[in-house]
Amino acid sequence: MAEYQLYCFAQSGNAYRAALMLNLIGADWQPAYVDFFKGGETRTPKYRAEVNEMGEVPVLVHGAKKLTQSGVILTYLAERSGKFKPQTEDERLEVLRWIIFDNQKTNGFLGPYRFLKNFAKPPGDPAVMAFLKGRIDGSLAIVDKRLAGRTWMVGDRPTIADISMCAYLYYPVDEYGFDIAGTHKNIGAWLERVKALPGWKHPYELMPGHPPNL
Ligand SMILES: N[C@@H](CCC(=O)N[C@@H](CS)C(=O)NCC(=O)O)C(=O)O
Repeated sequence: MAEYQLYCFAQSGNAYRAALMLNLIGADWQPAYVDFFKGGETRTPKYRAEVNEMGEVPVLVHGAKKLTQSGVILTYLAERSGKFKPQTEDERLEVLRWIIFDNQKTNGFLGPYRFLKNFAKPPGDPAVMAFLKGRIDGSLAIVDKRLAGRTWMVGDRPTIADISMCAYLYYPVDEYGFDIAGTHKNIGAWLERVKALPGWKHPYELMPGHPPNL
């Protein structure tokens, strides 16, 4: 049994944050596949009683500890490994600020948009898709501006703010119908820098369940 188990599935950008961090820090980890689509596993009483009362992935199991919320998992792994860890109080607060913005606004809208476009039955109502696309455009513009003239989201080295922000940004362009990296040059260049970190892998390589069982 590996040191860490991560409940996840390949299409989850929220889980990708945790999987990517585990790989980047060189942790001994293994995925525990969650049948989100066909099995509706996160909505079952068993999952909510035994795995996560919030009915979500990712869930990180480390010995007797069971952690959920990718921001919490990233913080825990950064503190344990000393890698991608904000160093000062100001940096810690700044990293937290971007993780919350990312969870709510950036990937918080990209995730549902991509789900409704590719996996939901029936697919998303056009009015809902238009609303989400407007929010996505606004938020990506903010992140692109943040990255203008900077190498990383916070400070002068990669931190968990970068690992969080990548959540949904490496999935294929055709799953969105728009090219995020191509139309946001600073985001595009930063995604290449993250990709160059030793241990980086695409979400479809890192987590089980691609192609999905719909
Ligand atoms: N803020 C959470 C979001 C987690 C989340 O929404 N996960 C989705 C999968 S991508 C989920 O498990 N949803 C369960 C459901 O909708 O039933 C995090 O960052 O961990």
